Amino acid sequence: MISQKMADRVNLQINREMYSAYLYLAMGAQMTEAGYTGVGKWLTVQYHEEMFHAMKFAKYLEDQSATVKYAKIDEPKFKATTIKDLFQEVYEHEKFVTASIREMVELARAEKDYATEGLLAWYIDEQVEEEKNDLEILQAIDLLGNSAQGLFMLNIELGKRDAGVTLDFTKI
Ligand code: OFO
Repeated sequence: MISQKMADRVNLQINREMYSAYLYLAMGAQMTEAGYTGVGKWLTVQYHEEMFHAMKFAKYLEDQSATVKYAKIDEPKFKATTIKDLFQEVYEHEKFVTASIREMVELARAEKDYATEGLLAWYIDEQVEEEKNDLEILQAIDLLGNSAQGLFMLNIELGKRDAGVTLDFTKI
């Protein structure tokens, strides 16, 4: 059993992960509409990953006999209109998520909640991976010089990302 304070904090994080999912879904829709279907696919795969992060926390609360609370998810907000600005915003958002997970680790340590701290180690590693992926894409955009041809190639490359689940919503 975990403390009520920790259960509340995990529920807050579930909401933040779902907001992340919603944000990337909205960004993906904008990119697809602009013709960058590969970038749109990459972001839609990221949406799935964020939902996995959320549900992994929800399963943990269930295992700890704590209540899962699905709160309202805010409307996704982002300003980017170019691919570079968009990935810069993705990177900034991931840094926010990393800080949020680190804050949870601090709480787990303060409460000597070793079980939650153990779970959070997975998320800490995941954040290293996510920030690395975003930085690599930003670096690729810089190397390509933001050229139309370069972005075309990047769009193809990002479209190769494997979802692990179907993204074809025309079938049941
Ligand atoms: Fe993109 O991060 Fe979740 O945790």
